[in-house]
Amino acid sequence: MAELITNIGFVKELAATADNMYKHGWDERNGGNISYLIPEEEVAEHIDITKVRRTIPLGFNAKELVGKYFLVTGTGKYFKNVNGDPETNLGLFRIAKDGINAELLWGYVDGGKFTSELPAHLMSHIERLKVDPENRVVMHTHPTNLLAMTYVHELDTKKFTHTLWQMSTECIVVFPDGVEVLPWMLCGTNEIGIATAEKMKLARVVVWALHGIYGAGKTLDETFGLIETVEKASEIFMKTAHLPRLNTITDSQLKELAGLFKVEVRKGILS
Ligand code: 2HA
Ligand code: ZN
Repeated sequence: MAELITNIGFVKELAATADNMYKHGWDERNGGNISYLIPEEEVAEHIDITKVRRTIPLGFNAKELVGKYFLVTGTGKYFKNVNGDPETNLGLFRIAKDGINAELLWGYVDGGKFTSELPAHLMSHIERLKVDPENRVVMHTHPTNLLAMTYVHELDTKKFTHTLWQMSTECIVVFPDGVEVLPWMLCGTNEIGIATAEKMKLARVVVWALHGIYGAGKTLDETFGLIETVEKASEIFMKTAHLPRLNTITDSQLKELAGLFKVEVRKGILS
């Protein structure tokens, strides 16, 4: 059964997403990581869930996620290679009953393990599931213009969000909850995981200044689209920030947009 899993929907979907992100130029070398929560019934259709191949310590306690299954990109692995060899570059595991171990059911066949950013991923899943029980995806990547923007724009959540909303008409509709901004922090640690998850209580996008972005959503497509929209806005910013600004989308126009599309806009940003 297990050898057929590379043909399975959720594996193909994650591999295609990683490939697409690589082709956007966001995931150089081993940059970026994705975690995808898969319902047990769906996993059990394709894999023998009683056959644990390896037990890997998580390095933190994820008791809120006990019994849940995640398909996750591997540490040190390159997004450009996922499509060609999912079984080496991805792994599917269950959070063990003790909450501190991962039970590997498929993948990481070269002896590898999950991304070093797993704390930020799982802690973000925990928080997003409280806000939206249908949240299944957490995605981290290094979008070029967003990264550039964090070098030249104030790292204030409200100001950063306001600037992005002004950079293209659809932004306030796609991310009415805004973006949360974290200052530079050491990546791959439980500390940045805790800080990211704290921000995920408030928004589906968390910017890691001078590093990249985290996005969360129900599906891979939706989460990719969210990050893509933020990145596009950042690109417009980077193309115009050094030029005289003659026109802008005003706050009252942003409010009109929110009204038309019936989205609840984060308070305290529009005047
Ligand atoms: O896994 O992007 O933040 C590679 C990274 C670390
Ligand atoms: Zn990164």
